[in-house]
Amino acid sequence: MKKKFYITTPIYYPSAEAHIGHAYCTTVCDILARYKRMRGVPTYFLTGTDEHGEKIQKKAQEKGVTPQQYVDEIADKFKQLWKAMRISNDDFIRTTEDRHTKVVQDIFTTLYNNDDIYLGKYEGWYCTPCESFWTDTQVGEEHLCPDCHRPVHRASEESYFFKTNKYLPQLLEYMDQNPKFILPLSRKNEMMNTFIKPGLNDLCVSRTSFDWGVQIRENPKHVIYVWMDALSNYITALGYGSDNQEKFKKFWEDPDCEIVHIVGADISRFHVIYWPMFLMGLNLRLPDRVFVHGLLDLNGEKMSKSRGNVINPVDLINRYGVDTVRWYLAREMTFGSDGKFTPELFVERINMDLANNYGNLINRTSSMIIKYFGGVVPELTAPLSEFDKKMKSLQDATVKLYESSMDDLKLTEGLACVMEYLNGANKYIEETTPWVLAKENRIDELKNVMCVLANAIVCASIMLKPALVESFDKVMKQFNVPEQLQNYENNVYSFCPLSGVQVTKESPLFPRLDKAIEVEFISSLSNKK
Ligand code: ME8
Repeated sequence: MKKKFYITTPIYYPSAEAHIGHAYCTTVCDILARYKRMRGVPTYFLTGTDEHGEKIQKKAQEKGVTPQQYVDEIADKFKQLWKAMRISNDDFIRTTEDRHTKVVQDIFTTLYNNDDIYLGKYEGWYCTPCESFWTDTQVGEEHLCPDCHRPVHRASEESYFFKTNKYLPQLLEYMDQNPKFILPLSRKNEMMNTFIKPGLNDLCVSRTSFDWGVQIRENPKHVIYVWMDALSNYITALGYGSDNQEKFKKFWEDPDCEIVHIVGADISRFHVIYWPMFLMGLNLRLPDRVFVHGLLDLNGEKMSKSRGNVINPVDLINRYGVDTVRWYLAREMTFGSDGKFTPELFVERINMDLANNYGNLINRTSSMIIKYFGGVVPELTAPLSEFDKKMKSLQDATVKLYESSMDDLKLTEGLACVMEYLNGANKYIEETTPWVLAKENRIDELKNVMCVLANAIVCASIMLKPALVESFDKVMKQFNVPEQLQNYENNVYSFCPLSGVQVTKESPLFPRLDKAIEVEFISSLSNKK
């Protein structure tokens, strides 16, 4: 395991407000960042907004505001959402900030002087009213603009191009030498077969048909076309090319920092093909991993604002609390595969994991400790029974699997194994039947059971802390866990360190959701335009 960790989300377009798909990716990154910090790894977590381009310029025009005003408002909403979702990003980069634009201009100059970029002509189908170029596939056989449906014509525009084939051999070599560069592995084949094998075109990196972008110093009628501008955020945010390069040295240049970009399948090719090539041109090291996550559908339909089927995560948080939403996003969809959001799946997942498993274990255990021992967690007193031993080995196995999964970015597996551990603890209650032990006055055995259960709850809560940020504090308070035992390393490797603490009765942490009522409520959110 490397000693430091740098993790990034894509920088999102502030062309519309954030939806649950954006929240998905950001939550996943947040959980991984919080996990690393919990393990004592110096971590830097970056997110932000990608604010240039024709689309944003047009949206601003439609609204009668300047592009800057337009993006200011939406970038603020993104920031508010991340705050509401308890996202622990260390920085929020906006591509309209000076710290970014100036360096992007320098990056362009360096690559140009390095003979990686040349001036050529961009050819395509042009729609005059929309001032947009389209590809063959976009205009179809009828040659109509996909936006306004008017006829398009062939046209060309002077543009700068990046020489992709110059760096292709080096990229292929890097991919071969670093088999975990693109994760999951299936995504690598997809990249090779769809984009690399058919032959790469040079990449157009400038436009003259609109001006909402970073101007090219050497030729100001051009703005840098959005991907070169956008991808550079991962290094400009760290201070690359600025007067203060401390963070850049620490989290990029140091080979002992693991650099991980998490991106959706829609933009993976920019991250695994062009971004490494730009970095090669700049003579900088490449990221360790690009993890490609799947896309989330809403009720089987692609989410889009125009279809009116997007769900605003804030509406869910207001009703169910932030941990519930974070949990659903991280747990329901296998990280790396496509998934869907449906109201039914949301309610089922929350009831299954949080209400019936985790929450129920807390309620049963705290009630029993209060009933049998006045709320004080007893010591292990009797020799360990078979069941106690089974719980001990389950804890050891869970901690191991949790760590290896999380370190390997297998987030869903990491969280699922903690749920299995909690299932095991609920089963342990059925196996040891504490009510019979109490009735038969087998107090020493009963003490063991209460101690093992309290231990399992606290140990699991610590492993779940990166995902369930608010509940963690509540559970620690309810079980009065001393500060030093809330620490990962101090707790999860020991068995039953908790005796003597005073447990209180609290209202259920995760009340069971009524399926019919909640499905109706959530469905009404996605119908809201
Ligand atoms: O592409 N399910 O920005 P973007 C899951 N600015 N994740 C989703 C999703 C869905 N339905 N919809 C969006 C851009 N995402 C560029 C990125 S990076 C240098 C520039 C997530 O606002 C997913 O991570 O369209 C996807 O890759 C990203 O949002 C795209 O956000």
